[in-house]
Amino acid sequence: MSLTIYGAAASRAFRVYWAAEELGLPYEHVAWKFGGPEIKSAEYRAINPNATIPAIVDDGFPLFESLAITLYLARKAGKLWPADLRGEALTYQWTLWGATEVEGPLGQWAYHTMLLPEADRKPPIAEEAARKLPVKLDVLEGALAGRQWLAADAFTIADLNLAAVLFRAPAFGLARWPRVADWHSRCYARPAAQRAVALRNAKP
Ligand SMILES: N[C@@H](CCC(=O)N[C@@H](CS)C(=O)NCC(=O)O)C(=O)O
Repeated sequence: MSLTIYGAAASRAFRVYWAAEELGLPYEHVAWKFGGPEIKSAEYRAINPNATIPAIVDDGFPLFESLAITLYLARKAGKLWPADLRGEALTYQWTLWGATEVEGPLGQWAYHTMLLPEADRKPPIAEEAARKLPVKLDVLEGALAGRQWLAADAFTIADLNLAAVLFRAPAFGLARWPRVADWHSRCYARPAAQRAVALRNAKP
């Protein structure tokens, strides 16, 4: 079996490295950066025609979309996957909710408060995102009442996907959402998460 993961870990590729680490899958790490010439090349577009990272090639099978990749890897490995249909449904629910409801505002907030060079930051965009995020965090806080994990009695790929989308949530501040803060800490305390964070911080 051969698995190649394309994308520097300091990008959405982080999610895929975290999943591979959790699942114990050996992989080749191709640390191409966004903004770099490699991801615009014809060779890479044959793998991911969007010319974005991440993408994988798994035994000759190319796949893009970070959260689809983590779902595929977990399902294939038969690990971190809920045992029943409802758990599976919750996995899709939280993964899609993360991608469609949370990723946009959290990214906008992070870009326009800390990631972009100061001259390029637009405070109104950050303020609008900061208005949207609490509503979403209230939803997650409610969902975590009386349960430790999102889709089963144990950590699953649903937790990984949403926690990965919420990577920068502690910088936004989670004091008003104690259950979210606790869940986020428990996700990132996992040894595989720590290895993926170390890869991300290594900035190859
Ligand atoms: N929805 C896609 C988004 C992929 C994406 O936009 N990746 C960024 C890096 S995090 C990228 O490659 N940007 C380069 C570009 O848009 O040119 C996913 O989750 O995989």
